[in-house]
Amino acid sequence: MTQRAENIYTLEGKRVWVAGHRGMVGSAICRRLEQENIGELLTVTRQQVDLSRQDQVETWMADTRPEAVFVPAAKVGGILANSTYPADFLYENLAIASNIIHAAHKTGVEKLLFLGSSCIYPKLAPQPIPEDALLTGPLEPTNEWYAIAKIAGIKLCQAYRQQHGADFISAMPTNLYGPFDNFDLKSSHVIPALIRKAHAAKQNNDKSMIMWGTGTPMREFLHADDCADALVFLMKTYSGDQHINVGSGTDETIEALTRMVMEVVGFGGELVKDTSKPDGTPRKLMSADRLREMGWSPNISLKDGLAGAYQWFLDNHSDA
Ligand code: GFB
Repeated sequence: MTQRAENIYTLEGKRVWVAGHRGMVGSAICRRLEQENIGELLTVTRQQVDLSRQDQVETWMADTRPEAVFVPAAKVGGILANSTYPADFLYENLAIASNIIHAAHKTGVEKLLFLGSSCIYPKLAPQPIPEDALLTGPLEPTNEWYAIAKIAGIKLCQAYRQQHGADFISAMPTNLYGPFDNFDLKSSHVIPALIRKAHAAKQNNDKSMIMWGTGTPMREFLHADDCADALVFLMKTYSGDQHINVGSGTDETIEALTRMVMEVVGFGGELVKDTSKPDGTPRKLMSADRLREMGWSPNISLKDGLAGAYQWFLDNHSDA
C-alpha cells in the first residue's frame, strides 16, 4: 500500500479563504473543510467583491488577512461557451488569477492553492498526460483562451515562489461534476447537459435524445467532492513548483457516458448524434501517478456520482 505523504502544513486554527465558494468546486471545498478544524472560513460574494477588479481584491484581502487561500474562482463553461466567448474566458480568468495571487503575496498569505484544468495540456499530448507535458505543443482550439489564462496562473504561482519564496501551489483537475453544477444547456459541461436532456426526454416520453458531436471523444471525470478532498490533501502535504494532476485515472467515450446517464435517469429511448456540434479534443486522460504516489485516490465511482448528481438536479431544479 502507498504511504500517505506527511502533513507539512496545517489548516488547524487558520483563516481560510475559499475564493469562488458558490461554485461547484468552491462549495465542495467548503463542505470538506468542515472536517479540518480551521479557525475561520472566509467567503465573499461577487456583489461584495468583483474578483476581476484589482483594487477590490486588494482591499478585501488587506482587511480580512487570510492565512490560507484556495482559488477555484474562475469563469468556467463547456465546449460551446468556451469557443463562443474567447475574450471573456481569457480576460476574466487572467484578471482573477493575477489579482488574487499578487494580493496574496502582498498580504503575506502562508499558502495558496490555484486551480487549473486538464485543458492546459497540448491537444495531442501523450496519454495518460504527465504533468511535464505542459507547453510541449499546440492547444485544443475550442478552449485555448481558458487554457492560456490557467497556464498563466500556474506560472504566476511558480514566479512568486521563485522570486519571493511564496508557498503557492497549483492543481489541475480533470472534467468535474457534482452538486451545484451548471445545468444550463448552452453553457454547461457534458454531464449536467446530458442529465437535463435525458430527464426532459423521459418526462416528455420522447423517442430520442440528442448528444453533441460524434460520441467518440474520450473524457475523464471526477466528482467534485473527490476533487475537494484531493485539494485539501495537497494543501496539507505538498509544496513545490510543479502543478499536480487531480483525476480519476480512467476515461470513457462520450457515447458510453451518455448511455450511462440514460440508464441512471431511466430514459430508454434512442440516442441521436448532432455532428454539427464540436467534439473538442479527442482525449485528455491525465496521469494520476503523482497524486497516487503521495497516497491519495478517489472514492466515488462514476456510476454512484452520476446517480447523486441526478438526485441533486431533481432536488434543486424546480423547473426539472
Ligand atoms: O464537457 P464539455 O462541454 O467540454 O464537452 P470539454 C465534452 C464532450 O462532450 C465534447 C460532448 O466532445 C462534447 O461535444 N457533448 C455531448 C456535450 N453532448 C453534449 C452536451 O449536451 N453538452 C456539452 N457541453 N457537451 C471543456 C473546456 O472541454 O472542459 C473547458 O471547454 C474546461 O475549458 C472543461 O477545460 C473541463 O471537455 O470538451
